[in-house]
Order: sequence, then structure tokens, then C-alpha cells
Amino acid sequence: MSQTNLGSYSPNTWCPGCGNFSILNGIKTVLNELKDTAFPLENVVIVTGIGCHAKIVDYLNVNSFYAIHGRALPVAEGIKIAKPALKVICFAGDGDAYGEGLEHLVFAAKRNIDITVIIHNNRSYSLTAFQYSPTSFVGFKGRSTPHGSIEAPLNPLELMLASRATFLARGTSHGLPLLMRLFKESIMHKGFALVDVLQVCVTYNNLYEYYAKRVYELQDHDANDPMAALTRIREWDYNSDASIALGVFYRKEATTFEEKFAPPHITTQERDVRIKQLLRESI
Ligand SMILES: Cc1ncc(C[n+]2csc(CCOP(=O)(O)OP(=O)(O)O)c2C)c(N)n1
Ligand code: SF4
Repeated sequence: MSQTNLGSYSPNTWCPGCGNFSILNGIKTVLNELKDTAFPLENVVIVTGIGCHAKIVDYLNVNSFYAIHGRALPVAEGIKIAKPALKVICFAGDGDAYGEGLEHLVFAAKRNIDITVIIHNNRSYSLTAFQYSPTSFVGFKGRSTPHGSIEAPLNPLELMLASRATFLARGTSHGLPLLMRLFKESIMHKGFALVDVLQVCVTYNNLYEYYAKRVYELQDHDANDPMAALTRIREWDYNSDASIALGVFYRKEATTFEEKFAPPHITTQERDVRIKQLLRESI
């Protein structure tokens, strides 16, 4: 495998020790591996929202689109529909995708559009200096909840399973070998794939010890069985002391949105007409 330096000229401003570094290093290795076997780099596009996580577009030298907060998904969907040959990978924060952009995530999963979504789930709004997010613990003392959050966190994988996502996995930012396997599998999956990465934010929400004590890798799990997936996904509710399963919870083969929207046999002109029609309908 020939190695390409996917680094950019931008100075890195993440805090030393931030879990985002593993995500960046992991995706660089995986893209390098896949460029020779599956997706040439010129066919890869990454899309982000806004947050600490989103700076990954500055540090990765591939085609990219810096969207706005909560809107990485619709941009990624637009790119995929217009150019189905591209491999579209979204990097989003928990605030970004599970908060402000939640409806986009649900509908992208429901459509089974062929994009990969990697969530830097640090369970805090970190770029804006520490507010509680949809996956924060009960009792989270951030700037907007000085007396501790009173809301139970969302279980995003449960919501994604109910929304008909066809690939669901969880890893951690301090388990790089597994994370790279999950990145690779999710990118190779045909359809909507989401990897929830429990990403340590060393500055505001350092859950390293909490995760290290509880995580284990799924063994003997039938990822084709949605009920088995649901049971494993519900074992830990993002708040309790339960063990935390990592690995692929669910995978299913299904026709993608773009296959239904514009099957391969139609001409480029017909595809363009359909896209224009779709745009008119969504205004
Ligand atoms: C439309 C819009 N709403 C809100 C903001 C303010 N804002 C910027 S980043 C952010 C939260 C980031 O949290 P998350 O997505 O979890 O990313 P992290 O910084 O933790 O990686 C917010 C609320 C914004 N820039 N644009
Ligand atoms: S504030 Fe947290 S998420 Fe943001 S760069 Fe620093 S450690 Fe990483």
C-alpha cells in the first residue's frame, strides 16, 4: 500500500490529549488503505458541522465541505444525490448531530442514503466552552446547567435503529485498532452508516477513566438481528454504571435512497431533471 500524507498545512488547535486526534489518525490510515482497493482519494468528500470536531476538515487533505452547525447531513445528502459515485463521510459532534441537526439525522437514516456519519460524541458542547448536550450525564455541571443537568441523556443508537439506519456501531477515541475497523466497515457499507465514537474531551468532559472501566468488545453477537441489536444497545443508557458494548451492533443490506431516486440505467440528463424536481419540491 502506498502511503499518502493526508495532513494539511493548518496548525492544529485541538487541546493536547483530545480524543479527536485518534479519530483524525484513524481516518487517515483507513482512507490510505481504501484508496488502493475501494475509493480513490479524489472520490472522497468529507463534510462537517461546526464544533471542535469540525476542524478535522482543516487537518485532512481531501475534498471537504465545512457546513454550518447541525447541517452537515443535508449537505452530505445533496452531494451524494448529485454525484452518487462519491464516497461521502460526515464528521459531526453530539451537539451538532444529536441536537440542532437531529431531524436531518433521523431522515437520512430513514432514507438509507449511502453516507457514513462519524460522531465525535464528547457529550458536551466543547467549542462553545462547555454546555450540556443531548448525551450529557444527569448532573452534568456545564455553563448552562450550573446546578447539574436534570435530563436523562438520549441513547442515539436506539434512536438510529428505530429510524432504520442500516449500519450502527460504537467505538471509543482511546481504542484505535477497533475504531479503525469500524471506520473501514462503515465506509464500505452500502447505505446509511453511523459510528458513535465516545470521544474524550480532556478539557471539559474527561470520561477516560469512566469508559476504561466499563467498555468491552461485542462477541457472539448477531448483528443481522435487530432485536439482538436493540438489547445490546439498551444495555447502557449513556448514564448508568452498566458495561459499555463496543463494535458493530447492527448491519442490514437494503436498497439505498439514490438507487431508488435515480437508478443506474437512467441518463445523466434524466438524473439532472430529477434533481431539479427534488429541489423545487423541497423549497
Ligand atoms: C446555527 C448555529 N447554532 C449554534 C451555533 C453555536 N455553536 C457552535 S459550535 C456549537 C456546539 C458544538 O458542540 P458539538 O457539536 O458537540 O461539537 P464539539 O465542539 O463538542 O466538538 C454551538 C452551539 C452556531 N455556530 N451555529
Ligand atoms: S475543548 Fe475538548 S473537544 Fe475541544 S479540542 Fe479541547 S479537548 Fe478536544
